Amino acid sequence: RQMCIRDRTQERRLVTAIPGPKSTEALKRRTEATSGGLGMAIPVVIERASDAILLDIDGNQIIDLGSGIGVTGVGNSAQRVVDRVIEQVQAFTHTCFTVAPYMNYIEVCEKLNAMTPGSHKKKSLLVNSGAEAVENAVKIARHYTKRQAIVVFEHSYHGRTNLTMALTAKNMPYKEGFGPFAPEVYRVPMPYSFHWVGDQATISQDAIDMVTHKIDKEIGAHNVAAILIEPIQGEGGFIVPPKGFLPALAKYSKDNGIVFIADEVQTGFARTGHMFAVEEEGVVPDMLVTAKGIAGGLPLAAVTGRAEVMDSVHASGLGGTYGGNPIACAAALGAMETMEEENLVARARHIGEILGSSLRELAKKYPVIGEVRGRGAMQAIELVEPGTKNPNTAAMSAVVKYCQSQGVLVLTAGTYSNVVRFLPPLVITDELLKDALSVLDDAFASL
Ligand code: PLZ
Repeated sequence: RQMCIRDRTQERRLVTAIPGPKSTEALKRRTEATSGGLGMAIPVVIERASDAILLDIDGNQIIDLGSGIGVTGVGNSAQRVVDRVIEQVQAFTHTCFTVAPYMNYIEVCEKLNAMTPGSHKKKSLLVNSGAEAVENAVKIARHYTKRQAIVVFEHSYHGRTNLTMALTAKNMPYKEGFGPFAPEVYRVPMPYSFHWVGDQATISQDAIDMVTHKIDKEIGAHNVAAILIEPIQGEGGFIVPPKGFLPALAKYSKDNGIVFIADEVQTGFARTGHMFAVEEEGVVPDMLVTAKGIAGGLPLAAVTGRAEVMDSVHASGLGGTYGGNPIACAAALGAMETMEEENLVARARHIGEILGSSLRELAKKYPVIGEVRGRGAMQAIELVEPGTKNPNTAAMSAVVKYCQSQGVLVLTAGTYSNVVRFLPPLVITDELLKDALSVLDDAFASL
C-alpha cells in the first residue's frame, strides 16, 4: 500500500488544468510513438492509482468512475491482488499451463466453477482477453453441437478480433474497413425499451417472438450452435433486457439443443449487485464468459461451462501460450478473495442506490437526460434532444469534458454515441461517489 497513494486520502484534488503541462508534453510523445488507431478517454498520463483515485504525472487526483472499463472493481492496486502478484512473480513467471501446469490456474477454475450459476458439473478454460474468451466459447459450442450458426443481438459488443468483430453490432469504430468478417453469424432484434416502437407492456414477448421467428424461418434452429448475449449490453449503452427476455431465450435454447452463452465480460464479478448479472432472473447459462473484473487489472479471461460441453473438445484442441498466466491467476485469487471478504456484491447494490437515486434526480432537473438505466454499480444515462428521443452526442461530449476538467473520469457508450456510463470501482467511498455526482450535476448545469 505504501507503494501506492494510500498515504494520501481518497479525494479529488486538482493542482493544474487537465491536462497539466507534464501530461501535455508526454501526450506529444504518445502521438509520435503510438498507433493513431488508438483512442483516449481522458488526456492525462497516469503515474499511480489506488482504489478509485488516479494520480496523474502533474499531481492531479482524479476520481475514477470507469474502472478502466469495468476492470478494477476491487479497486486499483487492491492490497490482496498486489500481495499475491508479488509472491507469484518471485516464485515463477511462466511455464505455459499446457506445457507444465501449476496450482493457481486450477484454483481459479475451481473458484469459477463454484461461483457461476447452476449446481451442475462445470469446467473452465483460461485465456487472455474477453475477445479470446468469446472466440473460445464459440469454438467449443460449435464443436459440441456439430452446428455452425451463432445468433447475436443488435447493439451487442463482443470484441475486436475477426470473429468477435462479426459478433459485434456497431460498425463505426469497431468494424469500418476491417472486413471481410467471419461467416455464420446471424443478428436478431434486441428489446431496447427506450427506442422500442411497439407496446412496452408486451415488449419481452414481442421480442422473443421476433427472435424465434427469425431463427426458425431464416436459419433453422437445428443449425444454431449458440445464442450469445450480454445480460446487460455494455458498449451498446447499458441496455437492460426487459424482464422475462433472458429466461425465455434460455428456455428456447434448451428446447432446441442450442448452447446458451452469457457474455458477462462487463457485467461480471459483483458489478450489477449479483456476482453475475444472469442471477437477477435465475438464468443458468450453458456457458459463461468472463474477463475484466476477474483479476483486478491483470489480463485474464475465462470460459466456464457444462462439463460435457467443455470436455467435448479433443485434447490440445484448446490452448494458447499465455492463457491463465500464473501472475494473472494469482491476481484473480486476490481479486476473488477481495470480493468475498469485502462483500462487494452488497457494496455494488449500495452504490447502485446512491448512483440510481442521484441520476434520477438529475433526470428530473435536466430534460436532456432521456433515460436512467442499469443495475447496481453499472448504470448509465442516455442523452437526447429535450422532448424527443433523438440522440444528443454533443451534450454527451460536453458533459464528459466538463467532468474531466473538474477531475472526474466518466466513460461514454451507446450505438448512438449518446450515453454516459458509470462503472465505479466497487470499493469507492460514498463521499467520493457523491463528490463525483455533484460535479456531474454542475456539468449539466453548465450545458
Ligand atoms: N464482451 C461484453 O464489454 C470489452 C472494450 C473496450 P476484451 N469491452 C470494452 C474497447 O474499446 O476495446 C468486452 C465487453 C464484452 C467482450 C469484450 C471484449 O473484451 O478484453 O477487450 O477483449
